[in-house]
Amino acid sequence: MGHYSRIMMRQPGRNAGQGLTTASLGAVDVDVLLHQHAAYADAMKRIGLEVKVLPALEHFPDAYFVEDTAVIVPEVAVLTRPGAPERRDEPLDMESALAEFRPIERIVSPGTLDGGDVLIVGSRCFVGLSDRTNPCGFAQLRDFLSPFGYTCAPVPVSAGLHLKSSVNAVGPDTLVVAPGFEDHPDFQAFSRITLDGEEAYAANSLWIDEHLFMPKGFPKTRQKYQSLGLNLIELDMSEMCKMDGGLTCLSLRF
Ligand code: CIR
Repeated sequence: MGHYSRIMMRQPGRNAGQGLTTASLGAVDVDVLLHQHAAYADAMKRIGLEVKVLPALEHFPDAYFVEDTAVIVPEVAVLTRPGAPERRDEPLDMESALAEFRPIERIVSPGTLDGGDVLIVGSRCFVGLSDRTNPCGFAQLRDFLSPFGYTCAPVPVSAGLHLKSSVNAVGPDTLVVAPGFEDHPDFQAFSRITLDGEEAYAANSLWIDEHLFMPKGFPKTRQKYQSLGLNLIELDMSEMCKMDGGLTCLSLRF
């Protein structure tokens, strides 16, 4: 991936601080979070993407982490079945939002799958097996994607919420990885930028064409990214970080 023409986001509600989190970084400042969310949408517009922001979902405080609700490739959009029961119905209204762009498939019970666990790099698809995504969810996604030539591989997620909390593409052949993920056999075919442990959050960086979005406040990572020759765009993610969310979580890109 890396090239997209549009993104879909969802407006956070005033209850955005009441979602799930394992972080102990303090209470979310909702006004600041709304500002950071709007700044993200503006940055995407500035690089030429068409940005659609869906309305907040009152009963789902985590619904603005819209990445978890679908896996989108050029051939199909797969609606997920999120692993957290509190988030399970978030994908329901994505069908109407996505149906004009892609044929729709669905992960069904007993499979669970969060989009944050799905990393697609070209025709390779890595699926994190995490607290949210189970082997049945992986197998269902593999069966939807393999007819289109995607090779799907499971990756145990031993730390962090999702696979993409720790591993992302920052180029067609290059991954950024948090410590602990660099030795996975399936990643050996890629160049790898391994981050310092105290900057592991920055592994959730988002590559789009010649731009690389990274969270603000990670100077060692910024330094490591210089060699990529990409236009680095730092966004303040302080409030999303408090909710275990990062840059990729805030959008579906296609
Ligand atoms: C959750 O625990 O589900 C949300 N608070 C954070 C989801 C982050 N999403 C993502 O990494 N794709």
